[in-house]
Amino acid sequence: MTIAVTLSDTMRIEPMAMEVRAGEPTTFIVTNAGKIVHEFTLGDGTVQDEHEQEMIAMGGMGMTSDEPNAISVAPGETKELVFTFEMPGMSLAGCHVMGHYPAGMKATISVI
Ligand SMILES: [Cu+2]
Repeated sequence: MTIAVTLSDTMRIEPMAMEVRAGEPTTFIVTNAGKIVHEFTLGDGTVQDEHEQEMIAMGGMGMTSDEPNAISVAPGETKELVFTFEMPGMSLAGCHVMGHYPAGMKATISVI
């Protein structure tokens, strides 16, 4: 399954609600439509909170390298992230550039 995602400077991850299948790889094609860097981090609320704390500890400038569940996307850039959600349930996508996640830069992912 492939989902096209757009990140914007209005602190939006579109679509704001996504649905994926457990146990199958999902390809997220992520475009940063803004003029500042954004990131796209997958995981449940705990993963998001931990990543947020890590980014604050690193100075809030965003990731220095991509991770299996997270990519940094430069302005105007499109990147792919392939990720498999193992278990059904609710998950999230979030951006953890300083201040973005608290401003609501997140989307819900229901894993079915
Ligand atoms: Cu952002």
